[in-house]
Amino acid sequence: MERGYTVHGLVRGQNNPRLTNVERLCPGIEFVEGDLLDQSSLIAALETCQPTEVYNLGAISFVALSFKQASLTGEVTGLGVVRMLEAIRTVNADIRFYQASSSEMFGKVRETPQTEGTAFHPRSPYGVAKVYGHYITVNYRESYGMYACSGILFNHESERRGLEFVTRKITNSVAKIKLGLQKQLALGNLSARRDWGFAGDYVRAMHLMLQQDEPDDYVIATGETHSVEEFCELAFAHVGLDWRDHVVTDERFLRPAEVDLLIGDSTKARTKLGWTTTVSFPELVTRMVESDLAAHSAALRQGVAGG
Ligand code: F7E
Repeated sequence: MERGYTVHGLVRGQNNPRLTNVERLCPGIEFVEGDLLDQSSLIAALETCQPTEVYNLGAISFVALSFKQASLTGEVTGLGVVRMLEAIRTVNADIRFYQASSSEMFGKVRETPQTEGTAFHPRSPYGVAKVYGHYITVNYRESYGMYACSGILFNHESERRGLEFVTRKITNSVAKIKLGLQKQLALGNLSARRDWGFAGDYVRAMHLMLQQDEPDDYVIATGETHSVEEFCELAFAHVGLDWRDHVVTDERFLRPAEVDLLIGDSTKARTKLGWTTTVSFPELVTRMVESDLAAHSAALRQGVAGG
Protein backbone atom coordinates (compact mmCIF):
# COMPACT_ATOMS: atom_id res chain seq x y z
CA MET A 1 0.00 0.00 0.00
CA GLU A 2 2.93 2.32 0.73
CA ARG A 3 3.98 1.80 -2.88
CA GLY A 4 0.64 3.00 -4.20
CA TYR A 5 -0.90 -0.40 -4.84
CA THR A 6 -4.58 -1.13 -4.34
CA VAL A 7 -4.45 -4.23 -2.13
CA HIS A 8 -7.25 -6.79 -2.07
CA GLY A 9 -7.35 -9.36 0.72
CA LEU A 10 -9.03 -12.72 0.18
CA VAL A 11 -11.42 -13.57 3.01
CA ARG A 12 -12.91 -17.00 3.50
CA GLY A 13 -15.90 -18.20 5.46
CA GLN A 14 -18.85 -16.41 6.93
CA ASN A 15 -18.23 -13.55 9.33
CA ASN A 16 -14.49 -14.40 9.55
CA PRO A 17 -13.29 -13.22 13.00
CA ARG A 18 -9.84 -12.27 11.66
CA LEU A 19 -11.34 -9.62 9.41
CA THR A 20 -11.62 -7.00 12.16
CA ASN A 21 -8.01 -7.65 13.15
CA VAL A 22 -6.74 -7.08 9.63
CA GLU A 23 -8.95 -4.00 9.16
CA ARG A 24 -7.48 -2.52 12.35
CA LEU A 25 -3.84 -3.31 11.47
CA CYS A 26 -4.03 -2.41 7.76
CA PRO A 27 -6.81 0.08 7.13
CA GLY A 28 -7.50 0.55 3.43
CA ILE A 29 -7.30 -3.06 2.26
CA GLU A 30 -10.24 -3.98 0.04
CA PHE A 31 -11.66 -7.39 0.86
CA VAL A 32 -12.95 -9.96 -1.59
CA GLU A 33 -14.57 -13.31 -0.80
CA GLY A 34 -12.86 -16.53 -1.76
CA ASP A 35 -11.57 -19.84 -0.45
CA LEU A 36 -8.52 -21.86 -1.49
CA LEU A 37 -10.74 -24.96 -1.30
CA ASP A 38 -13.18 -23.57 -3.87
CA GLN A 39 -11.97 -23.16 -7.46
CA SER A 40 -14.88 -21.07 -8.72
CA SER A 41 -14.58 -18.60 -5.84
CA LEU A 42 -10.94 -17.92 -6.78
CA ILE A 43 -11.88 -17.27 -10.41
CA ALA A 44 -14.64 -14.91 -9.26
CA ALA A 45 -12.24 -13.10 -6.90
CA LEU A 46 -9.69 -12.52 -9.67
CA GLU A 47 -12.41 -11.36 -12.07
CA THR A 48 -13.59 -8.85 -9.46
CA CYS A 49 -10.13 -7.46 -8.56
CA GLN A 50 -8.35 -7.80 -11.94
CA PRO A 51 -4.97 -7.87 -10.15
CA THR A 52 -1.56 -7.51 -11.77
CA GLU A 53 0.13 -9.49 -8.98
CA VAL A 54 -1.12 -12.31 -6.73
CA TYR A 55 0.68 -13.20 -3.49
CA ASN A 56 -0.46 -16.60 -2.22
CA LEU A 57 0.24 -16.44 1.52
CA GLY A 58 -2.88 -18.47 2.33
CA ALA A 59 -2.26 -21.73 4.19
CA ILE A 60 -2.82 -23.74 7.29
CA SER A 61 0.55 -22.50 8.50
CA PHE A 62 0.90 -23.85 12.04
CA VAL A 63 3.12 -26.94 11.79
CA ALA A 64 1.78 -28.52 15.01
CA LEU A 65 -1.83 -28.32 13.76
CA SER A 66 -0.87 -29.90 10.45
CA PHE A 67 -0.14 -33.19 12.27
CA LYS A 68 -3.71 -33.19 13.63
CA GLN A 69 -5.42 -32.09 10.39
CA ALA A 70 -3.10 -33.62 7.82
CA SER A 71 -5.44 -34.05 4.86
CA LEU A 72 -7.04 -30.62 5.31
CA THR A 73 -3.53 -29.14 5.35
CA GLY A 74 -2.83 -30.93 2.08
CA GLU A 75 -6.02 -29.52 0.56
CA VAL A 76 -5.45 -25.91 1.64
CA THR A 77 -1.67 -25.51 1.80
CA GLY A 78 -0.90 -27.83 -1.14
CA LEU A 79 -3.82 -28.10 -3.58
CA GLY A 80 -4.88 -24.50 -2.84
CA VAL A 81 -1.81 -23.44 -4.86
CA VAL A 82 -2.84 -25.27 -8.02
CA ARG A 83 -6.37 -23.87 -7.67
CA MET A 84 -4.96 -20.35 -7.57
CA LEU A 85 -2.66 -21.03 -10.54
CA GLU A 86 -5.61 -22.44 -12.51
CA ALA A 87 -7.70 -19.40 -11.61
CA ILE A 88 -4.91 -17.16 -12.96
CA ARG A 89 -4.68 -19.18 -16.16
CA THR A 90 -8.44 -18.87 -16.61
CA VAL A 91 -8.79 -15.15 -15.85
CA ASN A 92 -5.51 -13.62 -17.07
CA ALA A 93 -2.33 -15.66 -17.58
CA ASP A 94 -0.24 -12.45 -17.42
CA ILE A 95 -0.92 -12.00 -13.69
CA ARG A 96 2.37 -12.37 -11.81
CA PHE A 97 2.26 -15.02 -9.07
CA TYR A 98 4.19 -15.34 -5.79
CA GLN A 99 4.02 -18.61 -3.85
CA ALA A 100 4.91 -18.52 -0.15
CA SER A 101 7.14 -21.58 0.07
CA SER A 102 8.83 -22.45 3.34
CA SER A 103 12.10 -23.54 4.92
CA GLU A 104 10.00 -26.34 6.46
CA MET A 105 10.45 -28.06 3.08
CA PHE A 106 14.12 -28.68 4.03
CA GLY A 107 13.05 -30.45 7.26
CA LYS A 108 15.70 -33.05 8.08
CA VAL A 109 18.30 -30.97 6.35
CA ARG A 110 20.52 -32.54 3.67
CA GLU A 111 23.11 -29.76 3.85
CA THR A 112 23.90 -26.64 5.88
CA PRO A 113 23.25 -23.85 5.07
CA GLN A 114 20.24 -24.49 2.83
CA THR A 115 20.12 -22.96 -0.68
CA GLU A 116 17.74 -23.07 -3.66
CA GLY A 117 19.54 -26.26 -4.73
CA THR A 118 19.24 -28.16 -1.42
CA ALA A 119 17.08 -31.32 -1.65
CA PHE A 120 13.84 -31.30 0.36
CA HIS A 121 13.04 -33.69 3.23
CA PRO A 122 9.89 -32.32 4.92
CA ARG A 123 9.08 -33.48 8.46
CA SER A 124 5.40 -32.53 8.79
CA PRO A 125 2.18 -32.65 6.74
CA TYR A 126 2.64 -28.87 6.45
CA GLY A 127 6.13 -29.25 4.99
CA VAL A 128 4.93 -31.97 2.59
CA ALA A 129 2.07 -29.73 1.38
CA LYS A 130 4.49 -26.82 0.86
CA VAL A 131 6.73 -29.05 -1.28
CA TYR A 132 3.73 -29.70 -3.54
CA GLY A 133 3.00 -25.95 -3.68
CA HIS A 134 6.62 -25.23 -4.61
CA TYR A 135 6.83 -27.78 -7.40
CA ILE A 136 3.43 -26.96 -8.90
CA THR A 137 4.53 -23.31 -9.09
CA VAL A 138 7.74 -24.29 -10.89
CA ASN A 139 5.73 -26.62 -13.12
CA TYR A 140 3.23 -23.94 -14.20
CA ARG A 141 6.10 -21.58 -14.95
CA GLU A 142 7.80 -24.19 -17.11
CA SER A 143 4.63 -25.58 -18.72
CA TYR A 144 2.69 -22.41 -19.49
CA GLY A 145 5.35 -19.68 -19.40
CA MET A 146 3.66 -18.03 -16.43
CA TYR A 147 5.51 -15.45 -14.33
CA ALA A 148 5.39 -17.62 -11.20
CA CYS A 149 7.95 -17.40 -8.37
CA SER A 150 8.50 -19.48 -5.27
CA GLY A 151 9.98 -17.66 -2.28
CA ILE A 152 11.54 -20.17 0.12
CA LEU A 153 11.18 -18.08 3.26
CA PHE A 154 12.76 -19.02 6.56
CA ASN A 155 10.89 -18.08 9.77
CA HIS A 156 9.81 -14.45 9.69
CA GLU A 157 8.49 -12.79 12.79
CA SER A 158 7.08 -9.53 14.13
CA GLU A 159 4.79 -8.19 16.83
CA ARG A 160 1.89 -9.30 14.58
CA ARG A 161 2.84 -13.00 14.82
CA GLY A 162 0.09 -15.29 16.15
CA LEU A 163 0.37 -16.34 19.78
CA GLU A 164 0.64 -20.02 18.86
CA PHE A 165 4.10 -19.57 17.30
CA VAL A 166 7.06 -19.87 19.64
CA THR A 167 8.53 -16.36 19.26
CA ARG A 168 5.34 -14.50 20.07
CA LYS A 169 4.37 -17.08 22.70
CA ILE A 170 7.65 -16.24 24.45
CA THR A 171 7.49 -12.44 24.12
CA ASN A 172 3.85 -12.30 25.18
CA SER A 173 4.61 -14.43 28.25
CA VAL A 174 7.70 -12.40 29.10
CA ALA A 175 5.55 -9.26 29.17
CA LYS A 176 2.87 -10.92 31.31
CA ILE A 177 5.42 -12.40 33.73
CA LYS A 178 7.15 -9.03 34.07
CA LEU A 179 3.82 -7.37 34.87
CA GLY A 180 2.84 -10.08 37.36
CA LEU A 181 0.04 -11.46 35.17
CA GLN A 182 1.62 -14.91 34.68
CA LYS A 183 4.21 -17.02 36.51
CA GLN A 184 5.47 -19.70 34.16
CA LEU A 185 5.92 -20.35 30.47
CA ALA A 186 5.51 -23.94 29.22
CA LEU A 187 7.40 -24.78 26.02
CA GLY A 188 8.34 -27.88 24.01
CA ASN A 189 11.72 -28.45 22.38
CA LEU A 190 14.11 -25.74 23.60
CA SER A 191 17.05 -26.92 21.49
CA ALA A 192 15.36 -26.48 18.08
CA ARG A 193 17.29 -23.93 16.02
CA ARG A 194 15.76 -21.51 13.54
CA ASP A 195 16.89 -18.75 11.18
CA TRP A 196 14.56 -16.01 12.45
CA GLY A 197 14.17 -12.74 10.50
CA PHE A 198 11.89 -9.72 10.54
CA ALA A 199 8.67 -10.20 8.52
CA GLY A 200 8.75 -6.66 7.09
CA ASP A 201 12.10 -7.38 5.41
CA TYR A 202 10.71 -10.62 3.96
CA VAL A 203 7.66 -8.90 2.44
CA ARG A 204 10.04 -6.59 0.57
CA ALA A 205 11.72 -9.68 -0.86
CA MET A 206 8.35 -11.07 -2.04
CA HIS A 207 7.62 -7.83 -3.87
CA LEU A 208 11.11 -7.68 -5.42
CA MET A 209 10.69 -11.21 -6.82
CA LEU A 210 7.71 -10.05 -8.89
CA GLN A 211 9.51 -6.99 -10.32
CA GLN A 212 12.27 -8.85 -12.24
CA ASP A 213 12.61 -9.53 -15.99
CA GLU A 214 12.34 -13.30 -15.42
CA PRO A 215 10.54 -15.32 -12.74
CA ASP A 216 12.70 -17.45 -10.42
CA ASP A 217 12.88 -19.07 -6.97
CA TYR A 218 14.75 -17.55 -4.04
CA VAL A 219 15.79 -18.50 -0.51
CA ILE A 220 15.09 -15.63 1.92
CA ALA A 221 16.95 -15.92 5.23
CA THR A 222 19.23 -14.01 7.59
CA GLY A 223 22.05 -16.58 7.54
CA GLU A 224 22.07 -16.82 11.36
CA THR A 225 20.62 -19.59 13.48
CA HIS A 226 19.50 -19.41 17.13
CA SER A 227 17.89 -21.91 19.49
CA VAL A 228 14.52 -21.49 21.20
CA GLU A 229 16.53 -21.36 24.43
CA GLU A 230 18.59 -18.41 23.13
CA PHE A 231 15.39 -16.60 22.14
CA CYS A 232 14.10 -17.10 25.70
CA GLU A 233 17.37 -15.93 27.21
CA LEU A 234 17.34 -12.64 25.25
CA ALA A 235 13.62 -11.97 25.70
CA PHE A 236 13.66 -12.50 29.49
CA ALA A 237 16.96 -10.61 29.88
CA HIS A 238 15.45 -7.61 28.12
CA VAL A 239 13.09 -7.12 31.08
CA GLY A 240 15.73 -8.02 33.67
CA LEU A 241 14.60 -11.61 34.28
CA ASP A 242 16.38 -14.98 34.10
CA TRP A 243 14.52 -17.37 31.75
CA ARG A 244 15.54 -20.38 33.88
CA ASP A 245 13.36 -19.08 36.73
CA HIS A 246 10.20 -19.17 34.58
CA VAL A 247 10.42 -21.61 31.65
CA VAL A 248 9.25 -25.20 32.12
CA THR A 249 9.08 -27.92 29.48
CA ASP A 250 5.85 -29.69 28.64
CA GLU A 251 5.71 -32.64 26.26
CA ARG A 252 2.34 -31.48 24.93
CA PHE A 253 4.30 -28.99 22.83
CA LEU A 254 6.63 -31.61 21.29
CA ARG A 255 5.95 -32.63 17.68
CA PRO A 256 5.80 -36.20 16.26
CA ALA A 257 8.79 -35.28 14.06
CA GLU A 258 10.92 -32.18 14.56
CA VAL A 259 13.01 -29.92 12.34
CA ASP A 260 16.14 -29.57 14.45
CA LEU A 261 18.19 -26.95 12.62
CA LEU A 262 17.51 -24.41 9.89
CA ILE A 263 19.90 -21.82 8.48
CA GLY A 264 19.49 -20.31 5.05
CA ASP A 265 21.91 -19.01 2.44
CA SER A 266 20.21 -16.13 0.61
CA THR A 267 23.20 -15.15 -1.56
CA LYS A 268 21.06 -15.43 -4.72
CA ALA A 269 18.41 -13.00 -3.43
CA ARG A 270 21.06 -10.61 -2.12
CA THR A 271 22.94 -10.65 -5.45
CA LYS A 272 20.11 -10.74 -7.99
CA LEU A 273 17.38 -8.82 -6.12
CA GLY A 274 19.65 -6.53 -4.08
CA TRP A 275 17.74 -7.70 -0.99
CA THR A 276 19.09 -7.10 2.52
CA THR A 277 17.84 -7.41 6.09
CA THR A 278 17.40 -4.33 8.27
CA VAL A 279 16.58 -5.86 11.67
CA SER A 280 19.07 -7.98 13.66
CA PHE A 281 18.08 -10.91 15.87
CA PRO A 282 18.46 -8.97 19.17
CA GLU A 283 16.50 -6.05 17.66
CA LEU A 284 13.71 -8.41 16.60
CA VAL A 285 13.42 -9.92 20.08
CA THR A 286 13.48 -6.47 21.71
CA ARG A 287 10.87 -5.08 19.34
CA MET A 288 8.48 -7.99 20.02
CA VAL A 289 8.93 -7.86 23.80
CA GLU A 290 8.45 -4.08 23.83
CA SER A 291 5.24 -4.36 21.78
CA ASP A 292 3.75 -6.99 24.12
CA LEU A 293 4.81 -5.00 27.18
CA ALA A 294 3.12 -1.88 25.80
CA ALA A 295 -0.10 -3.75 24.98
CA HIS A 296 -0.36 -5.47 28.38
CA SER A 297 0.58 -2.31 30.28
CA ALA A 298 -2.13 -0.36 28.42
CA ALA A 299 -4.69 -3.09 29.13
CA LEU A 300 -3.71 -3.03 32.82
CA ARG A 301 -4.14 0.74 32.97
CA GLN A 302 -7.62 0.35 31.48
CA GLY A 303 -8.40 -2.46 33.92
CA VAL A 304 -8.68 -5.11 31.18
CA ALA A 305 -6.74 -8.40 31.25
CA GLY A 306 -4.76 -8.86 28.02
CA GLY A 307 -4.66 -12.04 25.85
O1 F7E B 1 8.15 -23.31 16.02
C1 F7E B 1 9.76 -25.12 18.81
C2 F7E B 1 9.07 -25.92 17.72
O2 F7E B 1 5.71 -22.91 15.64
C3 F7E B 1 9.54 -23.03 16.00
C4 F7E B 1 5.67 -21.16 10.49
O3 F7E B 1 5.51 -19.80 10.13
O4 F7E B 1 8.04 -20.99 10.21
C5 F7E B 1 7.03 -21.38 11.13
O5 F7E B 1 7.15 -22.75 11.48
C6 F7E B 1 10.29 -24.06 16.81
C7 F7E B 1 9.91 -25.52 16.51
O6 F7E B 1 7.43 -22.20 13.88
C8 F7E B 1 7.30 -24.51 21.38
O7 F7E B 1 9.09 -27.31 18.01
C9 F7E B 1 9.34 -25.21 21.27
O8 F7E B 1 11.06 -26.31 16.44
O9 F7E B 1 7.26 -20.93 15.97
P1 F7E B 1 7.06 -22.29 15.43
P2 F7E B 1 7.86 -23.29 12.80
O10 F7E B 1 7.31 -24.62 13.10
O11 F7E B 1 9.35 -23.20 12.63
C10 F7E B 1 8.05 -21.72 8.97
C11 F7E B 1 9.10 -21.12 8.08
C12 F7E B 1 6.72 -21.84 8.34
O12 F7E B 1 6.61 -21.91 7.13
C13 F7E B 1 5.55 -22.04 9.24
O13 F7E B 1 4.33 -21.71 8.61
O14 F7E B 1 10.00 -23.86 18.18
N1 F7E B 1 8.96 -24.94 20.02
N2 F7E B 1 8.35 -24.98 22.14
C14 F7E B 1 7.68 -24.49 20.03
N3 F7E B 1 6.87 -24.05 19.05
C15 F7E B 1 5.63 -23.63 19.40
N4 F7E B 1 4.81 -23.17 18.42
N5 F7E B 1 5.21 -23.65 20.70
C16 F7E B 1 5.99 -24.08 21.74
O15 F7E B 1 5.58 -24.11 22.91
